[in-house]
Amino acid sequence: MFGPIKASSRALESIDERLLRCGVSRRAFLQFCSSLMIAAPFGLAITDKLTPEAVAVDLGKVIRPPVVWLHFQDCTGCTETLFRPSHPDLSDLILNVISLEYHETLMAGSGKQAEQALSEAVERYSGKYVCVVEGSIPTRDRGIYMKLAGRPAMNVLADVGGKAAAIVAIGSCAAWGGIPSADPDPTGAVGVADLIPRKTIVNLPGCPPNPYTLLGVVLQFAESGTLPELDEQRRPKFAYDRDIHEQCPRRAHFDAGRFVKQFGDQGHREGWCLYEMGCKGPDTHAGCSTRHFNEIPDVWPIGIGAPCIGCTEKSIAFRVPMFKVIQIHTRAAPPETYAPIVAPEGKISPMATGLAGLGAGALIGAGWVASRKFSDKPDDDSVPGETDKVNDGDSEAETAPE
Ligand code: FSX
Ligand code: SF4
Ligand code: F3S
Repeated sequence: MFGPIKASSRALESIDERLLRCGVSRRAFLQFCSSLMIAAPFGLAITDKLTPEAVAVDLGKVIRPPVVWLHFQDCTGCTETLFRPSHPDLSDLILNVISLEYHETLMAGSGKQAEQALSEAVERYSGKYVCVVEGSIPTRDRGIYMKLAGRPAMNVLADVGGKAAAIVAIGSCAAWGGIPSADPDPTGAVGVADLIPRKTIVNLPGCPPNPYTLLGVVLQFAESGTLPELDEQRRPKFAYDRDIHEQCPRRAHFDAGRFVKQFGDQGHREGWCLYEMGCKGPDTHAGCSTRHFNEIPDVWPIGIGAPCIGCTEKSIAFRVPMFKVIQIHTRAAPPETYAPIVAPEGKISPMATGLAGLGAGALIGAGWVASRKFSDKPDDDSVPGETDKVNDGDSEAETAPE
């Protein structure tokens, strides 16, 4: 956490002042505030307000935080994702809510002009700006695999990130290395916290991340000068405290034991659970099952029929094969009476048959199934009945539904 940027800071203006100077009407500002209320994820200070007028009173006084945005080893998907929301849209965000001082994809300048813009912003707002980092940082061979204006990326991060009030590491690459750090990791790619761990850092993993998570953090910072509560991996709890599986629209199929066996089979066409196709949703913390991408309903991996690859988890995406079936370590256990994960629909296991009619015995059997599904042993990665299965999508469906 860090305190509000002082209103007396040179060259900084409040959102009210900015809008007045640009001739934006009060009515337009209130419309903007109501769009922020809709966009802001629950759990933030802004969602406590009941009316746009209440948001406007607080927000108007806010000093627009200067933001310096750095690109390292990335695909620019993190910036792309920011173009998608319309409430508020990108122009509102960068022109009215924050003061974007440096961003290589969006700025008109290049070469010497760009270098000058960066050094001036860092000097003028030293200790007051938010540094957003997109992409991983190469460290092998003293960081020679990526340079900005002749300086290795790791030196630029130490300088620009070091002088910031806080750093937002956007995307899995900036949070902990992401795709560039996947085996064999030729550049020694790491995340921001690996290089400057003592800094105030907010990790927003996701490949790409959900834009509303960044908006939520920026809005909270803009409104109150504070950062949201973080988990042990420095992720904001408001966006990462629940796993995909908890709120997945296919969860009913998981609980009922209806699983896609092969891409394109009848179960896949009917929207059944993707667990056996390698879905990592049960062990992945993110909000995409309820906050979809591009403002289009169902546009998120599971919504379009692909298993979650665990892109927000440090130990899953780009570490565990995409279609490998995982053991579930979270406690999102269905009631004991549901079908076991691998039992084909309509068949009764010998164990269940043996225990039929015995009330206490049935509970013991269900407990056994649950304990096999949700092992507490840290090194138990086996999957009941399908240990180390890697589904390449080519195998014949075992029990294709009618
Ligand atoms: Fe990484 Fe950003 Fe993945 Fe890309 O730029 S988080 S590769 S989708 O988007 O850095
Ligand atoms: Fe959804 Fe994946 Fe869980 Fe199935 S395993 S319910 S597809 S999150
Ligand atoms: Fe990533 Fe899984 Fe969401 S792959 S985008 S966390 S569904």
